[in-house]
Amino acid sequence: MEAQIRYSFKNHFETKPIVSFAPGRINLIGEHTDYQEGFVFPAAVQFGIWVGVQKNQLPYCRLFSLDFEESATFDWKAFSPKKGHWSNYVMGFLAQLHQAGYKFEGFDMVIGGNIPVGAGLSSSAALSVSIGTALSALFELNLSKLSIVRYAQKSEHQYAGVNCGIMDPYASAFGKAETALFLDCRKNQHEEVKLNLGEYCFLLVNSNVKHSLADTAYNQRRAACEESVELLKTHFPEIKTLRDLTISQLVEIEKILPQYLFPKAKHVISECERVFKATSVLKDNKLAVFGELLKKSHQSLSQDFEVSCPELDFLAQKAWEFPGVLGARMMGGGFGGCTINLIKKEKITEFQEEIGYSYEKEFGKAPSFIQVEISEGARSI
Ligand code: GAF
Repeated sequence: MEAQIRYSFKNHFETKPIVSFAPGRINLIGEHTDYQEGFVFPAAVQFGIWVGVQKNQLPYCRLFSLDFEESATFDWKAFSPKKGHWSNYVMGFLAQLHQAGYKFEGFDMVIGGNIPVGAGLSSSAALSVSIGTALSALFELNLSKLSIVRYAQKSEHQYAGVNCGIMDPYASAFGKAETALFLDCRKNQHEEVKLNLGEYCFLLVNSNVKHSLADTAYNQRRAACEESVELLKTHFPEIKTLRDLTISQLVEIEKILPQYLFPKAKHVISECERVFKATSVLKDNKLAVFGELLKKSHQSLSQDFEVSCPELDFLAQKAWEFPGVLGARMMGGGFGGCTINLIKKEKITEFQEEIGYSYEKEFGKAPSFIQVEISEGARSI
């Protein structure tokens, strides 16, 4: 892909680009906790987004997307988002640089990637982090990884309309080969946990569905958590977010939250506790215990937080029943995308055949399978 970026750049703009790469991510456990300043456990993967960029001495920016085979142009001094368009990610990042007082000028950019579409591997975060890495190098801005992460997150809020947490761009920027990041989303600091899975590996099963309510429901879940915190503060004035409570504290004052909020709060608090346990057992190579926590996470996301869907529930259930899978759960925001499965390598073919057949019989479409390699985070290349 790097070669394609360079070739396409020369073809379109007749100059040589600076090229950057940022990967997509998986999340081992810790879902819908990042925007409550909780804990997550993501890792970067081998797929990602490449961005080639060079100054053009023009009053406008010229972009080309290899994936959409489409060009876009905008005035870099005055621009506004174009609903749902990929160029928003470039404008969104520039808007952050502009607000932070950085100086830039006209540039050309080619974008291309190999992240499986709709799998929930966070291609949008990879795109923003890659754009940030490329622009930082081009204009010698010396942006820290954490600044790139923060601008990427804000850009997603303002230019894509999703009030996402920090996990995705953080994993893309800070990822390490064969290592997961135990990330504290309040301190924005992580601990690297070397993965030693032996005869097991992570396999993603893509449901190949994305239900249309995903983005709206995501923002609603986030708002429900914030509403819960406001109510809980009447009893625990010192709390800032749900991360500050334990399950026993929540249960003690159960009546404070109405029925539509209580299970949501319970999910976030219990999921944070699961991330702690999961990290600790993984360090001790207790893979079966880790697998059980994946199952509990899915049940909580499905029943309490209500972000699963029939396809993901089916895939998780089939995986739990399959000998050789130690654990499985839906991954990411929900309402479609992938399940993550901790599976014995020698069982992969059998698993794919069995789950592929039963899923297709139930839903009339085939799932796809993605074996992930835990890889390095964003870089200029
Ligand atoms: C999406 C968001 F972008 C993340 O910030 C996170 O909240 C995740 O859903 C759910 O854990 O990927």
